[in-house]
Amino acid sequence: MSSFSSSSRRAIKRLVRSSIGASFGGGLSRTGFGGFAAQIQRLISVGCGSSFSSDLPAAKRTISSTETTLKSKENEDDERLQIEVPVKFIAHNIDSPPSQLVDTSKSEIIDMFTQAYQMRRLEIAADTLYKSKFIRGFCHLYDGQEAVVVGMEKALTHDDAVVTSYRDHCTHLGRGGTPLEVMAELMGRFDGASKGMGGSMHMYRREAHFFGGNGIVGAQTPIGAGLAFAYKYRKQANVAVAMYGDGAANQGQLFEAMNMAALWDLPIIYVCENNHYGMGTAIERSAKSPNYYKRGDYVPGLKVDGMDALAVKQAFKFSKEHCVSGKGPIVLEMDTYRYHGHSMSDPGSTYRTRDEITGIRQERDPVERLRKLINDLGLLDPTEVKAIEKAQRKIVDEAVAAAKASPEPTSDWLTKNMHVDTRNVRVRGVDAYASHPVV
Ligand SMILES: Cc1ncc(C[n+]2csc(CCOP(=O)(O)OP(=O)(O)O)c2C)c(N)n1
Ligand SMILES: [Mg+2]
Repeated sequence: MSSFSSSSRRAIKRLVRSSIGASFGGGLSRTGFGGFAAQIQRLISVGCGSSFSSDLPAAKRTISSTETTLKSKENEDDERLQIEVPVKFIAHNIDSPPSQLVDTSKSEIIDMFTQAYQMRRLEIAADTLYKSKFIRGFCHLYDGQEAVVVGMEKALTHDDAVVTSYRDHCTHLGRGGTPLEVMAELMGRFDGASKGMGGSMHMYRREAHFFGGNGIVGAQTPIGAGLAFAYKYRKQANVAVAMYGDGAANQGQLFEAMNMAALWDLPIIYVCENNHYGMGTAIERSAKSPNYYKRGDYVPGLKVDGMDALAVKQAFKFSKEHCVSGKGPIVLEMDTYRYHGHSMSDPGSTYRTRDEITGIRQERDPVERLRKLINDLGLLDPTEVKAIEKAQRKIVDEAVAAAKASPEPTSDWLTKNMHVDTRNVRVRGVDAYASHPVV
């Protein structure tokens, strides 16, 4: 893709204010979606000063009068950008919340768009395959929530650990997994992330410290505490991330896990993906207080526009620094939305209006938002954006074809990963004096 290899152009720093989605600062509005035309306003456009000259050491560069430092970029010609995200971070037990100004670059924004677009295509393909019965069983789609994973991964490395719920297809991609691994797993084929034996809820990528999808609501939150404990024990400067839904936020084990994490200052980011529904139940009907960023009580929290990949990145960068500096856990509430129903068996339209879904798509869609940023900043020509989309559609289509051609696991895999040889084991029956062999 030619768009990724920028020519030796002069680096320009631009301070940009994005007003997309500003109407949603307080969360999901159930009444009005109109009146806030998405727009990007360029505030300052300056040529690069001496602080940008290429003879500076590559490790760190100071690029603004506010002494903001950026990580070095692989591509020295990459255009540095500073974008002001419009929806304010709301803090709980945090003295100085992250800045609304996010340091980023041309290549980062294009990369985020590319990833988010691939995720969207993959979930749409999964929907089609489910309806044509290539995928069976449970299947929970992530479309609408892509900015959370895309932004998160821009602030983490694969040495940080991630564990999530059953809504895990795109988390797998974010951790460097391939569309084929996801598609084959969904179809129960051997090329799948879990050799086709887990299905939709059981993506897993140990080499990237992705400890999977979890089918039990909330179960990932103590697992996350354990992962964070390992980092602390080994004195390793990494974080664990445990992602859970607004419904899971009411689950008891989250509070047990947070208590221990706070007691031991474990480096864990608890991420509540507030998509406003737990199955068919709206948050107003399931939570006495839907301020999920405050749910940790003594644990600091931040509410973030989870449809804005740049805001998500900023929040994770801040949180990772918080955790690694030894301050213990932090809660991030991501204000997001799922377009599909809870799972493929839920049409998703009986407990919310079509207008609500359409309104979110029009005003806050995370993929469109990145596309608009690219267009409004003139980072790529529309034809180059179309070329990215075409390439990603091809990648997903090829993954679907390869997954269909992948074999099913052989039956010996049914027992391969069992930890216990049950041949000589007897279990107690309902009558305490009787025991039975395990069959
Ligand atoms: C312990 C437990 N209780 C109930 C369920 C059934 N269940 C599966 S998903 C779900 C809703 C969870 O909603 P939320 O946490 O908001 O996550 P989302 O599906 O919106 O991503 C429920 C009740 C379960 N899997 N595990
Ligand atoms: Mg939910």
